[in-house]
Amino acid sequence: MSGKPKLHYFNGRGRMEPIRWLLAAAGVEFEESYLEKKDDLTKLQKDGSLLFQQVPMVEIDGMKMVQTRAILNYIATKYNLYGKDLKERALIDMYVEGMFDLNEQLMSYGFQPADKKEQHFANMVDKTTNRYFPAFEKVLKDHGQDFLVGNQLSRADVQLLEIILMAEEGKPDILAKFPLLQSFKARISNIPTIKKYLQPGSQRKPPIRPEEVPKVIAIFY
Ligand SMILES: N[C@@H](CCC(=O)N[C@@H](CS)C(=O)NCC(=O)O)C(=O)O
Repeated sequence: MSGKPKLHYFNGRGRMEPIRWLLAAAGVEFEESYLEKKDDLTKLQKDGSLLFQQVPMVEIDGMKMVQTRAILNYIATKYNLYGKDLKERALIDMYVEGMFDLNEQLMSYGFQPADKKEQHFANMVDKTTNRYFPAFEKVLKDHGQDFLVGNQLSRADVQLLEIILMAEEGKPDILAKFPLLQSFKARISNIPTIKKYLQPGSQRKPPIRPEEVPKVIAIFY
């Protein structure tokens, strides 16, 4: 046992990617065990490792944690990325929940059937540019600080950068109307632990390729 957190998921982004990002931003090394086929999930389910029979699952500090948000809450608290008081934490929760809503749309794009992709993409761009990015641009404008909350790095900054980069993969000029998000992106990308995670060869996962979709679906359905 190395003492490093061990992440159990398929070898792709999905619900595990924000967890990888947060650990990386906190400078925590982690190991991964990839589900390659349905049997791998069944094995974890049968040996009692998954409280609700679902992944992501993270072995950390003697626990087998499930539920993405619970895992992120734990890591953020442990590594001081969750604000310094109750009000900061409330703001972080609010922002991060909005990011989860947007992330759900971004993440599911690759899994849409061919005839639904165009509509899904248009809706995704609309929500990103007319609902979520204006909100985060306004937060930065209103307080004029470098980070979303409390003028120090928090999980909200890490998750927003992840989402910005994901949205740019679909539409490279998506930040065109958001000057403060552009400088936010440059600033947060330059934090040494994050810069390292953005280098080729890190544990960061690429977007899912169409030919990988059936394999992932076969694991879970
Ligand atoms: N609320 C859970 C949802 C987890 C979830 O839906 N996991 C999927 C994979 S991304 C899964 O394990 N599906 C198998 C199943 O539900 O039996 C979380 O956020 O962790």
